[in-house]
Amino acid sequence: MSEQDQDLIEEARKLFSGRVDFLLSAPQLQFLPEPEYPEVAFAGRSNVGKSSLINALTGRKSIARASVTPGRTQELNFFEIGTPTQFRFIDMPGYGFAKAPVKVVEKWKKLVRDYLRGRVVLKRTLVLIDSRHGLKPVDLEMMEMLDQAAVGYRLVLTKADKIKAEELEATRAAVEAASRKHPACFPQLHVTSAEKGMGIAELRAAVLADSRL
Ligand SMILES: Nc1nc2c(ncn2[C@@H]2O[C@H](COP(=O)(O)OP(=O)(O)OP(=O)(O)O)[C@@H](O)[C@H]2O)c(=O)[nH]1
Ligand SMILES: [Mg+2]
Repeated sequence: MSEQDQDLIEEARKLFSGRVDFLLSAPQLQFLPEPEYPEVAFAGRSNVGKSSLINALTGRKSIARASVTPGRTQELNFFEIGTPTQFRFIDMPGYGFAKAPVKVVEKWKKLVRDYLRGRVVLKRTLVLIDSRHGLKPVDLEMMEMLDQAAVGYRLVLTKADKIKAEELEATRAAVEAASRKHPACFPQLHVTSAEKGMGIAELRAAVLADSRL
């Protein structure tokens, strides 16, 4: 790793060990905060670990609500990082949650899509993929939507602690190969475990760099 990367990792570590505040929860687009700061959004299938990843990145146990019950996050939740505020994180409802009522799922899906497609301050979206499952049709659908809207995104493998090293390597290679076909996808794949801290320091540095785009 270059000295520059190390410096950014250290800068990001310091920033995230400082102020991180929950700002608001937006159930509909009309409740979004003013687009005053750069934003980085967390998307992915229900239960993939979006809220847990935000907790790990910010070093807070439960600033974002994580749960064993899929479909826990139902609104766009905004968090502010830094004093003065440097950027915002957005924890979003998961997609592909089969057990939620169709109407509810449609409502979340529309909220997430409208936000992602229309937000001028959105610098990067992180699309989370469960290491155990790899890319599912709903993930590809999300990636295509982001490609079409020209919203740059990073793919992040989650729960890397849950599978064996060989399986993890196989998923990593498959996801990386698939990602090359997506023009708005950042070429580097992040492998993380919110539980064990794997890949967290590097991802922190990456989102800090993204927030400055
Ligand atoms: N072992 C392990 N478990 C994890 C990890 N990340 C998340 N989990 C677990 O996975 C479950 C779902 O995590 P959440 O962070 O709530 O997932 P989410 O994507 O926010 O879910 P929704 O809000 O329902 O879309 C919880 O039980 C977490 O404890 C990880 O890195 N390792
Ligand atoms: Mg959540």
